Amino acid sequence: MLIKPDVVWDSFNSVKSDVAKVIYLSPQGKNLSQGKVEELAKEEHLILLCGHYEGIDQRVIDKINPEEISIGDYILTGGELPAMILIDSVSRYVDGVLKKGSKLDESFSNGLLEYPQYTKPEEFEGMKVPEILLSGHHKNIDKWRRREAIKNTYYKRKELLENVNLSEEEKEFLESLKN
Ligand code: 4FL
Repeated sequence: MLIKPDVVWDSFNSVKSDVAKVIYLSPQGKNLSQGKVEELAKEEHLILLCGHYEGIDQRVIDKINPEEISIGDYILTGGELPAMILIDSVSRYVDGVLKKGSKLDESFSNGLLEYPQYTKPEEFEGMKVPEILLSGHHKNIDKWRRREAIKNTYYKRKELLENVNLSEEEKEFLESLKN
């Protein structure tokens, strides 16, 4: 089953504006990334177009000429959930959505995966919070976190390290993980 072009065209015209950026959630699009999310967050008006089942008649897609974005290489029943994911990721950048002072993106803003996080209690099932985090020595803590983030990225998503700027000291640390 395919969505008819006139239906999509009328719907698009009922919401369009001079500044609108139109996105078609589609497995044929480029994969959504944090960089793309940040870019979209700067837009004044986003219109999200979703197919369902077989998709949308190509003529209206050609006429609207939306940017196609995928959320991953798998097929769903429709683009509605991908649209929700895009909304969720972009809305984190909208003023008032996150609490003031909350970190927007520890993960990915520096290209690395997140370092491990701990809260109370200091001991859980015999497992202690790493000593250094209780030291109050912020410079050492920052260095430790950065190394843990490098470690996490190396063990879980090696390919991400290709686009990360590491200091000479961090490069040596990374080399030491490889042995
Ligand atoms: C859209 C899958 C974006 C992944 C079926 C219709 C899809 C999708 N990213 N599947 N649209």
